[in-house]
Parts: sequence; C-alpha cells; structure tokens
Amino acid sequence: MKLTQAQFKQDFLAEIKTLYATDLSDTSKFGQFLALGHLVRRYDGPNWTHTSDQYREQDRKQVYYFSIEFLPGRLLKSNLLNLGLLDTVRQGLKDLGLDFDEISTAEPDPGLGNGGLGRLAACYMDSMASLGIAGNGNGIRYRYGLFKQVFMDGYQVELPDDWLRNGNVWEIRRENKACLVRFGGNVWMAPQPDGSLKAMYENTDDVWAVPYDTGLVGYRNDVTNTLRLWSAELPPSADKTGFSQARRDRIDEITQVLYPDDSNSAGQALRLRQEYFFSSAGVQSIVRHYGLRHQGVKALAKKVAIHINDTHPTLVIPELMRLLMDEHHCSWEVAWALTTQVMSYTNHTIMQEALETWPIDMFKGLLPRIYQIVVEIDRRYREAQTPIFGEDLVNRTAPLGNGQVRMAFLAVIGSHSVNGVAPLHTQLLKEDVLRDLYQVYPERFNNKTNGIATRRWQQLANEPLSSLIDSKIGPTWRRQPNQLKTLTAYQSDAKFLKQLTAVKTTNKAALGAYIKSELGITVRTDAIFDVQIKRLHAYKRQLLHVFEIIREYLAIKDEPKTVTPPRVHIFGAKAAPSYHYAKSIIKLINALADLVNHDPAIGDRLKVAFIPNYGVSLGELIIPAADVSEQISTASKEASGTSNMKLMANGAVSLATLDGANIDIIEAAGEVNEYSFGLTAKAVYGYYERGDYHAADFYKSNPELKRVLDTLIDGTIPGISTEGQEIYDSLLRYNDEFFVLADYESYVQQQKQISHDFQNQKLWQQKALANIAASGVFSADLAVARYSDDIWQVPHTKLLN
Ligand code: 26M
Repeated sequence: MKLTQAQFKQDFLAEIKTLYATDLSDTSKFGQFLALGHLVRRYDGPNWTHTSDQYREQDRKQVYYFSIEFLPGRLLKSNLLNLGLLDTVRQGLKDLGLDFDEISTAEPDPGLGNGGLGRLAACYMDSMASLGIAGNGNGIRYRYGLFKQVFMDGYQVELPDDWLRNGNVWEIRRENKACLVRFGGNVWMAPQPDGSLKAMYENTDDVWAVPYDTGLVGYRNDVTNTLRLWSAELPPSADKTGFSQARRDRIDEITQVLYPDDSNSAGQALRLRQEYFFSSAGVQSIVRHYGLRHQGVKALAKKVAIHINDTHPTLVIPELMRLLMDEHHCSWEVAWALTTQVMSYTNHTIMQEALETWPIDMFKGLLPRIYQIVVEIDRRYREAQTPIFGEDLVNRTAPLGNGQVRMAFLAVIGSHSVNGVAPLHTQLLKEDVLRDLYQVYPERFNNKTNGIATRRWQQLANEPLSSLIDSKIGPTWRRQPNQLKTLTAYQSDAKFLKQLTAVKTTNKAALGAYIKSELGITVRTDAIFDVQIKRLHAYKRQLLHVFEIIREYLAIKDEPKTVTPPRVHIFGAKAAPSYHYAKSIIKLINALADLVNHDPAIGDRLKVAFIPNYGVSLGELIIPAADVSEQISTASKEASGTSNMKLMANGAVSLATLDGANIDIIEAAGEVNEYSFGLTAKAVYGYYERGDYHAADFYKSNPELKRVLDTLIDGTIPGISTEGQEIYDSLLRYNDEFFVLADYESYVQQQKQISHDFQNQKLWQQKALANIAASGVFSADLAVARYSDDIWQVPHTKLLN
C-alpha cells in the first residue's frame, strides 16, 4: 500500500494520543508497539475485508489447514514487510527519535506450538496468503503457550507463558461465529416420521467454542487470509442452568495450555478433548458456511479442502460424517465420498511412540456419537478389504484394534492423500510405518518436501544479507525464491565473497551482544559459530555435538600450541518437562559450558552458549549468525527438519547425517558444499534386522572416544554425577539406542575438516554462497504450490522455476 512518511507519523502520533491520552515521551515500548499494531490493522483492514468478500463472491474453493499448533512468530515486522511499509515506518519512527527494532521486540511471540510441526503450519499460512490461495488456518487459542525455559543451576525450569496478559492486538473475537461442541453423555438414534434417524443427546457436557481471527498478510499482493483459533467458554445456557464450578473448570481447561510434548502421545483425556474441540468447531463452521450458501452440502468437495496436520485433527473425518448425516441428511455413502474427497493428511514422524492411539473406553465415553461413526468406518473397511487383503493385514490396519482407536490409520482411510515431508521419510512410510496401508491405498501416498517462509527467515531476519543479494541480482528473488540460484554467477567474485563474510560478522556481533547480555559470555566474531537449534531429543543427538566439544576441550588442554580456529558452540533446545533423559542432557551441556567457558587455559578459543528459551524470535537472531548447521539425527529418525533449510538460506553449511531433508539439501547445494557423515538409514535398518549393534565395541576400540565418554563419570565435568552416569549407562549399558558411538568417528572427522576449511575464507564463503543460492528450492511457496496442484486442487500465483 501507499503511505508517506509524513502521513505515517501523523497517524502514529494520533494513535498514541487516542490510546494513552498522553504524549509519546510518556509511553513504554510496549505501548508504542500497541499503537503500531493498531495502525497496521487499520492499514490492512480493507485488504482483509476485501479478501473475504472476494472469496465469497467468487465462490472459490478454500483450503482449511487444521493444526493443533501454530507458531507464527511476532507479527508486527512481518506484516509491515508484507504490506511494503517497513522502510516508511522505520524511517518515520527514526524521525520521532524511536528505534523500530526495539519497539518490535516488545511484541510477545505467541508460542502456540512445540517446534517443527507448528512452525511449518505458520510458514504454510504465510505462503498461502502470498500465493493468493484462499487458505484458512484452524487451531486452538491456548491461554498459555509453550512454557518459558530458564536455567537454574544448569537445570531446565519451566515457567508459564502468559502471552495474553496484555491482550492481543492482532485478534478479533467473533462471538457471532461461535458454536457448540458436545462431550460425553448418552446418544441414541431416534426414528423420525419420514423414516430417517435423528441423533438424540442427553446429559452432554456442552462447551461453547468462540473463534478469534487473526489476519495473515500476503507479500505485497493485497491478500489477507485468516487464522482462526478457538477458545473454550461456558455455553450461553450456563447462566440459566447454573453450571457447577467443577463443570466450569472442565470447560476452561480445554484451551488453557499447550501440551509441551512433541514426540510422545500424551494419552490423556484432556488432550483428546482438545483435539475434538477444535476439529469439531472448525468443521461446524465450514459446513455452516457452505450448507447455507449452497442449500445443501453436495458441492462441498468442489468448494473445500481440509488438511490434517499430523494426526491430532483426525477427528475432522468422523465429525464431517456426523454433520453430513445427522444434520444434513446425507446417506453414509454420499457422506463418505464427500469426506474422503475433502480430506488430506500429512504425517510428520516415524517415531513409533509418537503415533497416536486412544483407548476405546476413553474415546467412547468422551465422544459417543463419534465413536459410533468410527465403529461403522471400521466395519465397512473390514468388510471391503478383507476379501482382497486377508484378515491379518486388515486386522493390522483397521481404525479399531487392540482396544485402541488408531488415529493414523483412521486418517489414511478417511483421506484421498497421505504425504510424508521429505523423500526418505515418504519412502519409510511406505516401507515401514504405514507399509500395510500402502498395500491397500498405494495411489494415496505422495511426498511433499517441507519448505520455509523465506520472507521471514531471510528478508526479515537477515536484512544485511537481503540488501547484499538485492545489490547483485535485484529484488525479484523476494517474490520468486528460485531466482536465488542466479547468485551462483558470483562464485568467484572475490569482492562479493568478502561482503558475505562482512554480513556474517555483523550478524555474529548482534548475536554476540545478546549472548553477552544474557549469559555473560564473550564470544569472538571471527570464531566458527556452530549452531544446533531444535527440540531436545535423544534421536536428534545433541549428545554427539557435546562429545565433539569435550574432544575439542581435551585437545586444547593436551596441545595448547596447536592452532585451530576459535569456535562458539551454540545450543537452543527445550526439553518436554516429563522427558527425564533430555533434561539430563541439558544439565550436561550447561555443566560443560561452565567448565569450558571459565577455564583460563581455554581462553577465547572455545565457548559454549546454551541460549535459554529457544523459539521463533531467538531463531531470527541465531540463524543469520550461523556458520555451521548441526543436523545430526540418527539416519531415518528425523522426518524432514526445517531448521536445516533456514540455516542453509542464511549461508550456514550443513554438518549432516543422511536423514530427512538433509539428503535433499546436500543434493541441491552440491556435496562439496556440505559436510555429511554417519550411518545411512539403510545401515541403521540393517543393524535392526541383524540385531548386531554393540556400542561397547566402539568404546573399546577407540581410545579417544573412550576418554571422551569417561569424562561423564570421572569428575572432569563437575556437577553431573547422576546425569553423567545416566547418560554413560544409556550408551554402554543400554546399547546406545540412537547409534551415537557408531557415528562419532565420522562426525569428528568432518568437524576437523570444517576447522581446516574455515581458515580459507574464500573457499568457505563459496560454500556459503552455494547454500544460499540453492535454498530457494526449499521455499514454502514452492511446497505450498505443490500441495495446491496435487492435493488441494486450488489455483495459485505462478512461480518461476
Ligand atoms: C502428540 C500427542 C500429545 C502431545 C503432543 C503431541 C505432539 C505434538 C507435536 C506430537 C508431535 C508433535 O510434533 C512433531 C513434529 O514437530 N514433527 C516434526 O515435524 C517437522 C515438520 O514436518 C519435521 O520437519 C520434523 O522432522 C519433525 O520431527
């Protein structure tokens, strides 16, 4: 949009007056943020209204992306960037003596997700708006987001994330769009005079679902889509009937807090209630919208695509069946055909313990009508498939089995498309995790490699790099991420490579200042910034990275004279509060950091910075400063990874196992520009099949590895007597479930190569440039375009190859 600086300043000062009845000098940073937020909403208001009007008038097919998590990050800067107002606002504020970056960090970062899954949902919402796709997000408005992480004596302590304390300037509460979600009670089907059956309910626990809408601004295209998050409240009838306090509390708790687990199915009734709550409310609001418009719901499949982000929203399948049959009088056959045409499902994990199942007794008690429908889905599936595939396979794959509702199987059976998030992951779904269902529905399986919002992760987070890119290839890449590949023409432009180093140094200084102020650690900007940022999990193997730090520490102590480039090892990682082992690793890293950072013999040659409370906002600070991207999961375990893509786009080289999308990153940027190592997925599966992995062999045969492991238990690292022993035992007593010892040697080899190569800055920056140039392939725009073409069948803005 068009806005002069003068107009902006006038608007801003007027907004301050209206909101606070005082002048600028008397307002806080947060107050200034709020005023800017109000202004942005006003500027974008016409786009938002116009977009919704257009979708309705043109009767366009709409995508509804259902996800129990969304991690959008702060919105002020990205909204301004996408509206094309960032420079105007920044300059205008400067004239008023204010610093935009200071104000924008006063915005709370909504932590409504755990990690990759929730962030992916947010990246895809951004791309849908930017590609002009009629896309809607549907999720939960958690009163408290993911816990805030602090360290006390090196241990993780979780504090509540009270992100709504000062209100939320971006949301609009739409009470007129609320709907009723029923739990528990009894249900029966009563015959009607016309011969149909009507679902009758008694003694249900009714919950009022109230939507809060947030505008999602497309990149300079006048499109603003909607993210709808649902909040659980007392139904309006509660005042009359007088709900008990206990019943009120049971309602409040539904949207009170995000489950902080990202790899284990919690298995608690509250989680199931959350899942049905937002699935039901979302599907009800869709059906209401189209049912009214089309005098019937038969056109639904032409007008609606519902995407199921992991299994958490799978109950949209029986819920849509329920509404079509019970409220819109469709036959089972018609309802089922519509449902499967509308639904598509993405799997995000191959870890067995993350596959959701619910005990039938719990499920039946909480969702009696939905359970009846799942029983019928199960019955028909068995009836249709047993003659073809036999009883054994059908027993293994039916929605109901072993006393459980099997959510992933229900999702596959009720959708027309099932996708994994990287080629290797999709292959493993077909061969392993969902092998049996792949026999039944081979045509449903497809791959959609993940992507990232390059606007946030390059343009917004790394302005110095973005300007440098503009100066070489112009600004087209900002809309057409594939154009980044034209940067390869500058591979031998010595001046440009130097400029890349300078950009990196600037970003390292910014991160260094944060590390200094938060942790009191001084880091050198000429050091290798070696970064691992992701949830803490045994399969992601932060432990392998720790072993390298111990090795480097011992090497400096042994041979102080040997020259190696200085290193800063940077971690960001939250552990699920109930994940004991992960928390021990956190303590280990912090204890090691204490030792290393304060050893005068080490000086500034080696530093360890575990930055607490990693999330989207810290990612924006850390990623642009990274030289090395640690992507070291046990091959076959990381479905895709997305921090690997963000780091690549900012010129970090990957130190990576052949897992998830690392494989595709290595292929895109070229093998010579990354550092790969370790067992392949095939080798890992080989060990499983033969059962002949013996971790202790590596310990016994490699004296350096033995020495490193022994520091866990010999007092070298103070303060970890229990944790050290526990971790040591996990490797040697319990045979190292994630093959850390098997990959140690090849990992260290590549780390040494990195230290060597980094000293040749020209060579190093050539690798960085190759990564940046190839990173466009992993833009969420391209990923979303593929979902639109292959799965949702909706039109989108064309992208260049
Ligand atoms: C389940 C039940 C109860 C409580 C929590 C959960 C749960 C929450 C989040 C389970 C899994 C959750 O997220 C999984 C996840 O983030 N997977 C990651 O998805 C990314 C996007 O596709 C991939 O890049 C990562 O490889 C994958 O680990």
